Amino acid sequence: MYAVLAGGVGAARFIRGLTRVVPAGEVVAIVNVGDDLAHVGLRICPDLDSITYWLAGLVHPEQQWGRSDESHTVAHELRRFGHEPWFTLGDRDLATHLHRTMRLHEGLPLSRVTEEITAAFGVEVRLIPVTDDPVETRITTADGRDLHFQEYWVGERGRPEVTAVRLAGAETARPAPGVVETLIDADAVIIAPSNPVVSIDTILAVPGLREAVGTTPAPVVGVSPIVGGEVVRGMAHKLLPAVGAEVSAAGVARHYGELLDGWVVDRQDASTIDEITAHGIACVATDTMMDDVEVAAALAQRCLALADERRADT
Ligand code: FO1
Repeated sequence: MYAVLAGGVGAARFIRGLTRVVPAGEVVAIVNVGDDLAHVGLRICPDLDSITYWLAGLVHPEQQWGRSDESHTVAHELRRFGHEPWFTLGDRDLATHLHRTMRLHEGLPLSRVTEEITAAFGVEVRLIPVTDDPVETRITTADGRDLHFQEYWVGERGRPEVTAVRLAGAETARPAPGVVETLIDADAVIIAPSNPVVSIDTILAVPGLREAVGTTPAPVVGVSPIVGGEVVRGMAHKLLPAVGAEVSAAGVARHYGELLDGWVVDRQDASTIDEITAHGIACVATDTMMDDVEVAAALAQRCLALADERRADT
């Protein structure tokens, strides 16, 4: 079984490649829920939904979140009542949020509702939210505001300078059922090329997670989300400095530190291999720009091979 620490789009692309290399039923993604928000009375889980829609082949191809063949009739009608949704929910996407919200109201934990949703979309990869407890990623801006991640990223287009990021509610959150067991029992743990600050750190911030990743007998291999000093997608380059990390493949490896047994960088960053190896982290370079599923499958294969090499070393 292969455990993947996963955020949204980068993780979805990677997991799609991984299921070309190993059976989907052997893949378990532990997914960030810090992006989640209550909006128009519904519970929205962007990272869980992005991965579900990607793996079901239903994701909006340009946006890479939300549904393809989407319409926005409900969003437009909501304006009639004065709801100016800054966070756009498509009609098909709304069905997912309506089902999730109904089931949560009936008392089902998010991890159980997620099983229902992935089953309904025919997704065989098991997605587990890192916690069933209420947490949310909060952004502190240089002008002193405290914003929900989505208010920062979507509401303000990621423009404000960020001075701090935290997972509010983490102190009382518990790993969802199966999360710790998955990490301990895995043959390999892969840190997907997701945003290190608002996807991976917000998974590790749940008590017990960092310890599980740090103590698992499984090799832990990460994929750099920074290529050639640039972020592939999103805003990690604006958030890494706020947590004292350099915006580079080596900087993110150092940020994850002793959790890593292996680190996969893009060919553009092959020159940094020695620096990362000097930190005791096995490092290899390969194509990490997952423009198509073949590249993603080859990347996943390389991660598993590096995990095998590291397992042999122990
Ligand atoms: N991103 C946007 O830039 N604008 C939106 O209106 C928006 C709506 C939205 C609705 C559902 C959903 O699952 C994701 C949505 N996203 C939107 C993307 C979202 O902000 C990202 O998927 C992650 O939260 C950050 O990577």
